[in-house]
Amino acid sequence: MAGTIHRSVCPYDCPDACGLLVEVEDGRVVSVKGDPEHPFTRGILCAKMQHYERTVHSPRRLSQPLERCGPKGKGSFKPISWAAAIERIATEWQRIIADSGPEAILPYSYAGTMGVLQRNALIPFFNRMGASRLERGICTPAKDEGWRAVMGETPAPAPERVLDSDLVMLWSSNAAATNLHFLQLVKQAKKRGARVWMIDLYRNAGSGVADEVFCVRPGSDGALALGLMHLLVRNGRCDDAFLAEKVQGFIELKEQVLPDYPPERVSALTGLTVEQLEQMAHAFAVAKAPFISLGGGLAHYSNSAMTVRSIVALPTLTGAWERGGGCFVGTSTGAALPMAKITRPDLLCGSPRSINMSQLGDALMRLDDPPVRSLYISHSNPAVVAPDQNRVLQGLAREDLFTVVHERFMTDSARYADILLPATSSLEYGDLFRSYGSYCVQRTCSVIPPVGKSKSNREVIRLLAAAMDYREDIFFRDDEEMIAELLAEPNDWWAGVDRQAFQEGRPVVLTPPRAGRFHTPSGKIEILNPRLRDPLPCYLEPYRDELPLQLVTAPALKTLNSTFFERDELREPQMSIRVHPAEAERRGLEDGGSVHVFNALGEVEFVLRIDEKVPSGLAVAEGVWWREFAPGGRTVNALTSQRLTDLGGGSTFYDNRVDIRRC
Ligand SMILES: Nc1nc2c(c(=O)[nH]1)N[C@H]1C(S)=C(S)[C@@H](COP(=O)(O)OP(=O)(O)OC[C@H]3O[C@@H](n4cnc5c(=O)[nH]c(N)nc54)[C@H](O)[C@@H]3O)O[C@H]1N2
Ligand SMILES: Nc1nc2c(c(=O)[nH]1)N[C@H]1C(S)=C(S)[C@@H](COP(=O)(O)OP(=O)(O)OC[C@H]3O[C@@H](n4cnc5c(=O)[nH]c(N)nc54)[C@H](O)[C@@H]3O)O[C@H]1N2
Ligand code: SF4
Ligand SMILES: [Mo]
Repeated sequence: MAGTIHRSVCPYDCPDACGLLVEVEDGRVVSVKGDPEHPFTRGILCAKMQHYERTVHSPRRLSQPLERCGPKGKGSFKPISWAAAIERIATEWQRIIADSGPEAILPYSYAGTMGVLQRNALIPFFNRMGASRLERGICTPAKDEGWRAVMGETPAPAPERVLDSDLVMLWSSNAAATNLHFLQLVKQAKKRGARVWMIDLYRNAGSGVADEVFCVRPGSDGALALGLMHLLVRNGRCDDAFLAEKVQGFIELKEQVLPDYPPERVSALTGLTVEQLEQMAHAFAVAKAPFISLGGGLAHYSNSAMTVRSIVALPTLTGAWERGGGCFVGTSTGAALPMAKITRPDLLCGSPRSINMSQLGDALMRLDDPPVRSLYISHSNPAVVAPDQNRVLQGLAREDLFTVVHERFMTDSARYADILLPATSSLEYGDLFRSYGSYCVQRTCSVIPPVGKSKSNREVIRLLAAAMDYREDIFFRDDEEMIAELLAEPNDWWAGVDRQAFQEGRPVVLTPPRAGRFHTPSGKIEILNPRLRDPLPCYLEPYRDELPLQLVTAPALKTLNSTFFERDELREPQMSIRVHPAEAERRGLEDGGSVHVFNALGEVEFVLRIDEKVPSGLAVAEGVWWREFAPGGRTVNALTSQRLTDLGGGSTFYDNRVDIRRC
């Protein structure tokens, strides 16, 4: 490496939060490598980030503020200065607030950057304004709810615990695409003799590591977990001492719930054979430390929280938690940092309404009192990532909706902006990064100046706060001070951390306090949770209608949600949908042909791929594509609904039915 080397972190919404070594020459990033000293990611990067410099210096980067000069959504803009852009926004907002009140303004942001400061920058601002609140449930809150129902605030085990397991279950996890470094650990566990199962809908990209793949019916995993527990009880394989001492509600589960889940019924619900169920229950019972790595696929259904509850309960029956096994749903380090210092709930003006981000389409199209009259989109791309795309686009196209977008690229959402502001990439600001796949944290500094006239989320909010005459010092404090304030109060999580190393930008590892105990109101694992409407787990049916195929809208290997589509080499050549040969034959469809996939919500044109690995009854469409690469101008979310999960207000991206016909 010839230039100067700087440590940084991958900023994207991926559990791994890889450590980076960034080489800079003359203010430009020339190469990006993995940091071999990072304790979890150890120098390995996925394909997406190996050439991050191509994203940072992409010719597609937005470099100056723009103002719309053509019809809404057409993407015709003319340059405008930062000062004029900010003044226009403040003037429009003041007018809207005077006419309709601040609830007529809605911020929309999610996870374009995971940096703690930048990701949350707009929250105190819109709190202070009294704008409509956004319920940020587009990802997998149902998974958290399911975990919390049983385990309360118990911190997740460290992912490295999988190394002690002799039976690893990749359950609804596409780890090759979405959790690469955990997959490395699984491979190590396998070398030490562990067996690996994949429980999924189809053989996804990570299936090569699995000794056995169990393909289940979509949304039926709750029944599978209850069926396995039925067999553990029937076969006398429970750890009675552990259950009596550490678990609340096992007797009730055993007497009131499990009799309803004999293998014959569970076979019919899940699509697995009775023999497979018996074999799974036996292997689970004899394993010393069965370890479930629970991914997010099954958390996008209308029954998700209940499904997760049943799965989290499963390892308690054999006392697996005591022996190094258990269930890993991702780490949560929320308690390690006093986040309220950043999000400032105390600034909230009034008690404005909440709008669920997965129901943006309805929120924009409803004539509530007041209707949404202005939208501020930052580090998110709702025109393609939000469900019910047709409804969202209809809303974004409203001529009377004043839309501001802060973005790095001309995304589908950016095209609908009235004012479009250029955003910096993560190498152009400093921040603090946590991870939801390990307990590493790391701080970063900007390593290059902003590209063009781009500005970070915090800087834009600073300008908007000044223009709106909001004087609270949170808007004006510099990033250093903010990080110092976050770390000012002593906190058990940081007890063993080398502060010097952290200040120098090295990755460090937090330790969850009082690990090994169950942080629930009863102090036990709560299979029975008396605080919930359904105190015991049971099986809830996912969504069904008369259409014959379940649409699986899984992440693509080399793109991340709608991010990275600016890079030609990372996109698949065509937006395709995969089905089993029998489904293609039944409809007279050919491999490589154009097809319409449709349901009551919309119709999307794909290229058909015939794939033996996809079971009958499924249609798999990977990636959240930009509309410019979609032959019919609509992408997969034109087929997904605004329905929410049973708990947590989550999205139901995988719980949709479709059919396919030739174009
Ligand atoms: N490359 C890449 N990485 C990503 C992302 C990306 O888009 N691309 N997205 C990021 C984000 S935001 C997230 S939330 C995570 C998500 O990452 P994961 O937690 O891995 O979740 P998904 O990839 O949504 O789904 C995982 C698997 O669940 C399967 N699945 C779907 N429904 C069911 C079901 O009912 N039962 C079972 N057993 N399996 C089911 C799918 O087929 C898929 O193989 O990945 C992050 N990382
Ligand atoms: N069909 C289907 N839809 C899905 C999913 C799926 O699996 N299938 N996954 C869902 C899930 S789990 C999630 S989490 C959501 C993700 O939804 P989003 O969080 O909206 O994710 P991205 O599509 O990555 O869009 C992030 C945008 O932020 C921009 N950006 C990056 N850094 C910055 C910055 O510092 N400042 C600003 N202002 N902008 C920045 C990027 O250029 C990018 O356009 O998508 C959901 N949508
Ligand atoms: S997307 Fe995930 S695996 Fe890839 S570099 Fe970023 S953190 Fe690492
Ligand atoms: Mo997500």
